[in-house]
Amino acid sequence: MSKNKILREALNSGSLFTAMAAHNPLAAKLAEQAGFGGIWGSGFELSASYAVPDANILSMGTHLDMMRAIASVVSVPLIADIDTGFGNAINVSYIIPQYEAAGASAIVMEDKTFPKDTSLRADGRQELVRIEEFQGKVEAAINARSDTDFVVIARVEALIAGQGQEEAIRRGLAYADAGADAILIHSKQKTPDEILSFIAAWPGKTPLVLVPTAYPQLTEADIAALGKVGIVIYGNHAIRAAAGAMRKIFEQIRRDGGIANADKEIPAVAEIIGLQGDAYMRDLEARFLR
Ligand code: SPV
Ligand code: MG
Repeated sequence: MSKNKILREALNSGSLFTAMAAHNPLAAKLAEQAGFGGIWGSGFELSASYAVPDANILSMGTHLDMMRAIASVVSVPLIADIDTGFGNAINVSYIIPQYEAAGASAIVMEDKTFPKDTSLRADGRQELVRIEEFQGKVEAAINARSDTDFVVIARVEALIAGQGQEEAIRRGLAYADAGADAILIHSKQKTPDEILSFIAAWPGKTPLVLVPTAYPQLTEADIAALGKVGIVIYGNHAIRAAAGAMRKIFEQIRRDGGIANADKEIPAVAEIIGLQGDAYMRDLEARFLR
């Protein structure tokens, strides 16, 4: 089954699909090995890996290249975070085929103005585009895909922008009307109350997508029990884990004045060589190097 079909069928099945963030192919491979259903091609993570803000500082090409690299090493679906679509509905029309060709199985596009500011930052600039304008962008995305199993997810930022539940529901329904396959509803409240209230009030048939970074108390079992959520995305745990692990080991090596103790704490070089796909290269060597 194609990766697109795997994601499409998961969305149709009513069970909860899990996606872990990745900022490079190695992180994506580790997420696949850990058993996540798919990979989240996070703009936040990629920006952080370049040590720049998640605010359209990186170009679309940089993100697209990373999506292609990730998709080429995993066999699970990749959900690409295209921020606001890098422009208007015309830009969206041109970039969707590129993301599809790069091997993504879905895109998430948010209803903020370009350039965006990251959602979870305190006091971020959170300006939304008009509902009609974003409906046009959703329709453009659907029109531009060549595989109908390629999933188009519309992301509502009304709660992030402090515009309240009524506006969030209005926008979600409008984007579902425009044909979105799923609605990502984002919240930065430190408890699940805001998101639970939205889900209870959601009158649509279109499945919801959650990114519970700010309200980690909500488990997958809790989310599945709600019945209306098709996908849970873990938005930034790869880059945070990597940053924490690197900082710890770097500090230890400075403290010890050498690497002997640090070596016991980190994967062996052979393990990394394995993750690089060494077995495949050895096979090629045996068959073709004469
Ligand atoms: C990302 O991971 O880039 C996201 C999720 O869009 S968040 O950072 O929470 O906005
Ligand atoms: Mg993002």
